[in-house]
Amino acid sequence: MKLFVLNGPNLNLLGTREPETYGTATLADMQDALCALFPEVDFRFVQSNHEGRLIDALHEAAREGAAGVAFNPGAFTHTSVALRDAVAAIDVPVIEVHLSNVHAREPFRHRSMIAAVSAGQIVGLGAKGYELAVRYFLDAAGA
Ligand code: CA2
Repeated sequence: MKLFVLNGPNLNLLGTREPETYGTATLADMQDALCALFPEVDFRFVQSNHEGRLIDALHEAAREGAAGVAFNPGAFTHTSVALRDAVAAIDVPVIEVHLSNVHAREPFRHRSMIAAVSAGQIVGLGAKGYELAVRYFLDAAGA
């Protein structure tokens, strides 16, 4: 089964700053952990600070017949109609993942452009959120 794990702007900095909010694991640590936990999954990992690259990755997920996308759009979550349109346009379920509990933070983080077009949303569980999204996709496929 092929799954995409997409991470948006600034998430390349994970593990280097703001550990009280985002933890101490780096993005590479999180990706390695997913590969170790789910050797049966063919992962495609994309991190980009550019909205257009994330849109392209969502299109790639559809073109390549991915079974799902675990997507942390970072701050674009709260602003991007273009990402929302891309999620809505593809025939692949997307789970929105946030490391922090966005609902317990500043009011501008409470609104998600992505949530209404996603299969679900996981917030506040740190890196475990990506793992739970993968488990959901595996269960949904009966794997
Ligand atoms: O909680 C999340 O996963 C967020 O998507 C993270 C975004 C934030 O804008 C969203 O509201 C919630 C920010 C990612 C910034 O990542 C950093 C990681 C380490 C150091 C600095 C920033």
